[in-house]
Amino acid sequence: MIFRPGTAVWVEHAALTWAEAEVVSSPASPSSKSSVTVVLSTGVKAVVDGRKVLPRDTEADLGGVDDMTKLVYLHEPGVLCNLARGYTLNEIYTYTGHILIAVNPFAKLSHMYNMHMMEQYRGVQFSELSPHVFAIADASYKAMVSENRSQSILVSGESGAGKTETTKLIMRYLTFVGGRATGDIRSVEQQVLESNLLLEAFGNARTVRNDNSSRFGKFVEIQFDKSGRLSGAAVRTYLLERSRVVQISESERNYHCFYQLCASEQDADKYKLAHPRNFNYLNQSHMYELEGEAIFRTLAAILHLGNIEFSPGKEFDSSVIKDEKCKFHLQMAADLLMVDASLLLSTLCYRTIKTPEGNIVKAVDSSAAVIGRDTLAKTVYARLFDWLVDNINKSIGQDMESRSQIGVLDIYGFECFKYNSFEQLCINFANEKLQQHFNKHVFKMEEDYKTEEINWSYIEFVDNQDILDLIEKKPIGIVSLLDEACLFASNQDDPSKSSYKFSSVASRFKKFENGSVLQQLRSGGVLEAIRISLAGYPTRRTYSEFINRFGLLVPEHMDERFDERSLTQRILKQLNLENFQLGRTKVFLRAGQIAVLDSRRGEILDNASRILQGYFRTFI
Ligand code: AOV
Ligand code: MG
Repeated sequence: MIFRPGTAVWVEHAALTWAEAEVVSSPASPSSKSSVTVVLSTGVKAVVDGRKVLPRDTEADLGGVDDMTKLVYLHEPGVLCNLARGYTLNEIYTYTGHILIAVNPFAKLSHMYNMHMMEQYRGVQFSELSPHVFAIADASYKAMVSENRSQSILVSGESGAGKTETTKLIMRYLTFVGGRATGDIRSVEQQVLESNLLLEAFGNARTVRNDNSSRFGKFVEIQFDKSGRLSGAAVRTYLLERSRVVQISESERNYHCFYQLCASEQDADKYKLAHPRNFNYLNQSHMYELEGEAIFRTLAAILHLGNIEFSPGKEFDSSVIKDEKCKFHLQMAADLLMVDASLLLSTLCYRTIKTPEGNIVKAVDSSAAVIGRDTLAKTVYARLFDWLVDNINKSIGQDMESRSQIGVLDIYGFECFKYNSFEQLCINFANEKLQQHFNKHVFKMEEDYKTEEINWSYIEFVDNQDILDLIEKKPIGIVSLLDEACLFASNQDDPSKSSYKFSSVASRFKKFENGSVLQQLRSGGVLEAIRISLAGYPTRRTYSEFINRFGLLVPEHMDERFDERSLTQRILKQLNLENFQLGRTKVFLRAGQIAVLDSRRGEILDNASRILQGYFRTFI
């Protein structure tokens, strides 16, 4: 691209990712190796690779846009600069068409989410008020009611981006608009919101990326009756990270509930509570065991299980319990799980192999006993979690007759640590799947192409099918190969310790740092969405808008009897632009074409003003 001297540009910058600059000089004819001389806003002159220079919209300096599609130049620095501008004003939301981008404020913005705000957004036209998560929730509620069709809201972003918080805000808004407001303290809406607390206690943990990181996927279906009133809800959960129960990396934590339990144990001691059978008010029924107690018993049992250690036994490849302390933990675990302690021990120290001739009991060495112990702990925890989700669903109740619902998906975000394990493969794979769904959806939303009778079926975009194939395609995808390898290795030893020696980046996220925001935009698929727009026709202008602005490029044709459509075509052909499309009422331009047009227009205006100045000078 040719830049005239004085053109405002962005240049790639090691520290800032993109820096504001102005062109000093650029070669007359562009080539792939051309360099451009620029002066940065700091006053420093630099010679930069022409491919790393992008046009900058100076008018944007006056105020940001509330929708990225309104940006004059839709590219990375434009998006980043627009988000940064909003962030400094605590305006954390921006649209990209019907997609909402949220920048995590890492601060309580209570005024943004109070009752007054919910009332403001209720039933209002989309994009009438400032971008907001409530506007998205309201649009899906309105669409569900008016079209009588279920809707879903997908919240995506990398770990710590704010998906779970956003999901809770969406749920709060939906329970507000669909709420019955009966004053019943156990209303469905309250139960739906309270379920989050419980799920987070058992399914969230501190990671190096997020103090309250979701370690499971969650799809909440909020059901509504015919009149749009909340009538039930169901929570579906996916793939809880089981390894965390037995193995945690440096500076991470196990599931919150374990710590909460340990804290409350002291309370039980302090108040010297005895068994319910000793209290008359309670022994009138024999239901001593509240389900809640069973949950804590199971959690405590898991903790005791984890303290059972083994030593090598006298015989080859055998194991025995290590010492008295371990015996105490074994007894505690067995009591809490209500099983026989010696049976529990033999289950851990021996393996039963089924053969056609009968069962063979074989001793296992101490490291295999540890693996068995950990597997038991993980399985018990995962079943406890599933049981809990079942009970939440039973307690909220589901409306079997509900035809419409709004589903909100909140999964664990994209993660990339210094050392990544199988969990990261699963988590990132789930994110890739969602990304593909998102891409397809964004294309579907391009209804404008259809109404304008634009041929767009050949739009190329980089989709992530190859990555998905690499992982899931049978029989040579990674998952199939892993399955096969596991079959072969089933007798071998779940246990290289992964150590995430990863310096905490949490504090860095508290600032708006171009580098980390850009990384989040990239992995969260935001730039991908914009790239999809770029692969299409991001700039659309009605023919009259176009001719008003660029008609001066073909003055020789302006007085002829061309219609606006063919004039538009002539202008574009004259600048050797290709691949644009002419719709019924609008011209659809590819990414970058508007910049070429603007640049040519600028040249013509410059020339005109020079001629005029010369003319006036002569005249004077
Ligand atoms: P995540 O769900 O996207 O990560 P969270 O929703 O847990 O991320 O957000 C992380 C933290 O960011 C929260 O604990 C809050 O401190 C803060 N935060 C996020 N959104 C807001 C908001 N709108 N207002 C104020 N603070 C916010 V993970 O579950 O790790 O992928 O697996
Ligand atoms: Mg989360």
